[in-house]
Amino acid sequence: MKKAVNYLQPFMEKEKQDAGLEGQSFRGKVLMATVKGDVHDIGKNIVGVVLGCNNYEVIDLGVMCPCEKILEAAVKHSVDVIGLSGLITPSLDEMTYVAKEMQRLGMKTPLLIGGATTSAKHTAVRIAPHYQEPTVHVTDASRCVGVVESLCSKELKPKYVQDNVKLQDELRSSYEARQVKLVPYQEACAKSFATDWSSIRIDKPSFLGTKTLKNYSIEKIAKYIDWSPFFMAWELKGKYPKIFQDPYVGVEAKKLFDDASAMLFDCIASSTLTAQAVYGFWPAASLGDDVVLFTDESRSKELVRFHFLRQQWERKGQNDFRSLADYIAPIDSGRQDYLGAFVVTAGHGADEIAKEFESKHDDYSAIMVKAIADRLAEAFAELLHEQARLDWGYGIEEQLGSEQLINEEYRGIRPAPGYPACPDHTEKRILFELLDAPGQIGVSLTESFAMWPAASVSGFYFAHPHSRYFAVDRLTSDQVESYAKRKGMPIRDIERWLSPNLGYEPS
Ligand code: B12
Repeated sequence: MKKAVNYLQPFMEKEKQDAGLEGQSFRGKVLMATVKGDVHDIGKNIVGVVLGCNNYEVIDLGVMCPCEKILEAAVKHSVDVIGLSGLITPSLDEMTYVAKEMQRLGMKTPLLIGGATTSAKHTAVRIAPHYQEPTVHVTDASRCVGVVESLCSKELKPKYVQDNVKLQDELRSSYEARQVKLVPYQEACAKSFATDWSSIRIDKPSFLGTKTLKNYSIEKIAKYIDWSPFFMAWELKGKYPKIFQDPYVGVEAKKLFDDASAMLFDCIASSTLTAQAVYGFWPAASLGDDVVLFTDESRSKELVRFHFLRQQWERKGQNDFRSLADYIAPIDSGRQDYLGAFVVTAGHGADEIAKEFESKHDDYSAIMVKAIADRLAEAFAELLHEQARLDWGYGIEEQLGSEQLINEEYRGIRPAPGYPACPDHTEKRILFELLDAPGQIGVSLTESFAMWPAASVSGFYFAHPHSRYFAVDRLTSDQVESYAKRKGMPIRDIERWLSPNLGYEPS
């Protein structure tokens, strides 16, 4: 724990530690949990360390915590504050459910909301209205001590709560007043991204079906690591390697990097972290906003179908409303196109190593190993995309250095279900069946479509020469209705999974 403090020092009340308050009576009790269906805990664990070092007692329930378990523990331990964490959008819905349950049970404990997928606006609009006690969004670890201190103090609390209510009122008003013009779904379809299918270059992959890579060399993957987000995770802002020259965080960043490098070296030497991948290519054609995959080149039998969403938000200078389906040749174009898909993981082993560190009260190393596994997962996705471009043929012409790879200066994209171009996490079910990710590489999905182990990435490969990433953003009810029909799911379910994307209030 102590070691972690160095890196998080700017956010801590150093005086308290210097005064030797650590280990003495606690300033308050905080219960923390990653909500049901979600598997990520780096951010939550960092917050836990910061609070712990500031003499708050932290009861950490870990990941995938059902609401009942959280509320039972809160009552049992008479905690002062409950903190919920989540990385992916389905967790937002679960957080709203916890807030509603707290209200139903007449609880009085303040509720903190945190994690990469959360925002102050979402908390104000969708969570806080369901719980009459303080519900506060916390952006990052640097703020958590101030917030918890205010909520635990009789003197500070009334003003703090009043300010939070005022802020959330403002956020709700600005949300209601937002000026987003959405065109009707049919109009968006009519203005899709256009391709001259008679002349566009389409390459055929060198194999069809799947390939599995077991125990892939971590050493090779490590060369593809983008270190900048690693520093971000520890709240050190700056780009790698320039960050080492930064007058404020340079020295700490270098120490952190040296520790990470040493741990990575250990993991390689001891083979404790392992990396696996499964990927493949299929004959494919677009059919409206769906993409149909066929069993073979005869294209006579459908294998699976992916469903994509289309942009409807009218923006200045925008000529088209994109869907990922626009990047695949239509079924009646006379062209033979392909779609690729992948799941990679570098997470097998990470939890076991982290638990071992935790049992020795070395939270710093426990967080570090998970952060390294995440970097490896992302690096493996980059490496595999490069391999996929070679398999697809057009990648052979590429000559890119690591910086150009990080800047994605290559042909084709690898959007992931959950990312802005395809925000529906439920498509992972089809992806996982297609690739047999559980059977091939031991990666499974939770009820919220988070992947286990946590350090995993999944997605599609599109080779269209003009494909680029975009955000689908808000949707109208006509698109949601059509999408529900295409997926064969009740509208209500689709509205729940896509709730952050709805441009209307569901009935
Ligand atoms: C790194 C990263 C990853 C890593 C792992 C992340 C991890 N272990 O946490 C990898 C590469 C594995 C990954 C995978 C995926 N990711 Co990702 N990822 C990110 C990224 C770039 C940074 C997240 C991060 O680690 N931040 C650093 C940590 C320390 O910050 P943090 O978790 O937010 O925690 C801080 C605060 O939030 C707060 N906090 C957190 N919890 C709590 C709790 C309390 C009580 C309090 C007070 C505060 C608090 O304090 C923390 C410390 O400062 C974000 C984009 C972004 N910029 O946020 C996308 C993002 C989180 N990913 C996203 C998605 C979709 C995915 C995938 C589903 C994609 C896919 N199909 O493969 C998978 C899911 C993985 C899985 N297992 O299911 C989306 C999630 C939103 C959504 N649409 O669902 C994001 C937001 C990107 C986006 N713009 O769409 N991802």
